[in-house]
Amino acid sequence: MKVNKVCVVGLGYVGLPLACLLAKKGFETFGLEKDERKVNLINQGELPFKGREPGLRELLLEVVTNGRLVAGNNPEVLTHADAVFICVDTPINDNRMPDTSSLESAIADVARRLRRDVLVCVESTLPPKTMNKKIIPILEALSDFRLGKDFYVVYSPERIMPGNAIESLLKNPRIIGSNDTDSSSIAVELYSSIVEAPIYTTDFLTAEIVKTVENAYRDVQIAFANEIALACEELGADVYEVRRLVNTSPHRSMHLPGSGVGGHCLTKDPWLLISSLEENSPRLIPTARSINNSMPKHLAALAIEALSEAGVEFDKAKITIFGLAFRGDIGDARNSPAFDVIDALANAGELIVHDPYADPIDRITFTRNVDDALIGSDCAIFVADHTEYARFDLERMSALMKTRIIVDGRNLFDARECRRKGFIYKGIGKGK
Ligand code: SAJ
Repeated sequence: MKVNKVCVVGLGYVGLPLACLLAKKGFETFGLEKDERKVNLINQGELPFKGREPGLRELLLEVVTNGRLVAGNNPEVLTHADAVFICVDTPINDNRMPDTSSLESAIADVARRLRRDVLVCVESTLPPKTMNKKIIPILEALSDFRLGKDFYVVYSPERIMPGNAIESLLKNPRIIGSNDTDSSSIAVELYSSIVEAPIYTTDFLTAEIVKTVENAYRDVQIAFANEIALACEELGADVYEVRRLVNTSPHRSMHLPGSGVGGHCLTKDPWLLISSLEENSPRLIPTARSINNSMPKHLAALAIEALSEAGVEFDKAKITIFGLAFRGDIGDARNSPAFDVIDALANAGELIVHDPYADPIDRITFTRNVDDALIGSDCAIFVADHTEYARFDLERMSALMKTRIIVDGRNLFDARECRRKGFIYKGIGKGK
């Protein structure tokens, strides 16, 4: 079956880079997106989000200019697609249970407009069993077609790294889950036209487990690093030096401790995995989540300790928080540790947050100007590791700040050098 026209449903951090690459490879690509603001920006060749995304801005402008990519919000375009990619959000609710409502409504939109021989590729991260229990039944019930006979479906979980979307789309190996060989072979051929890395095929359930496990794995690894960081603070060692030497031992790969785990993958995917279990109740995975969620509060406690050591009254202190984004050099602040740091310091005299990429928040003063952030500040807390922060000049910070305190959540500074320059320095995992 020849694929010429494709439709990508959901033009977020995953769908937009995918749509651009498909258009670049020559497919007539339609991006179906509910958010009018995003649709208009994309059709003008503008990225709807900030932060470094090497190559994406140029690629978007190219494929919009040459007409290969068009965005819109009318689901009727689905009737012309030979292949449909579903890249919508699968969040968890306040009870940490999956909310697949937007996914199911996107699937229903597709099912009602499904033509014979169309390939549906679901990319959203799913709780295991969702393909068999929800997605296929909806597609068959609303289309009156039968999977593998009248249309084709695969589950190919996205493995995009925000901040390096194009590179990770091209270079990260792909898993393609299916329940029939025709769907699998059509999808392997299609993905091979955009993915330059190996493609592994398996069944729906295995693919769903793989995606949620690969992120639960990373979250547990980070929690281990954070636990060792707290131990090193007490023991008076530098956890980053400990990590460097631990990783000289074969088969060790200790992750980086830090101010916490944000984003939309690691904070959610472990819960998607657990939500599908009825008999087993994992203990390690939830414990890792709680360790990682405790780190922003620990970072705030280090700041309170430093202010007290400096004799600065907390309720009169001006505190600067550097890094609203959940990770360095991107603008995405979803589930950022910074929000918990802000909450923990809410009773300070004055709070100001700086970020070069993330959108301003209205609950505290926000600036993109480093000097404004530092002037009169009693404490500079570094939550995200934006590259520019590691280049800050300590002399200039000294001149601008009222009290010289650095609280380092991402090992951005050399403790000895800061202390030599007269700063009180505290850092995650950096024992005295
Ligand atoms: N973090 C640490 N220590 C580490 C690594 C990360 O504290 O050693 C923190 C980061 O600061 C951030 C959070 O964890 O707050 C998540 O970081 P991340 O690098 O995992 O970035 P994400 O959330 O964008 O994860 C995505 C995931 N990709 C998908 O789910 C498709 C993840 O599987 C990838 O491993 C990750 O990108 C990546 O970096 O490749």
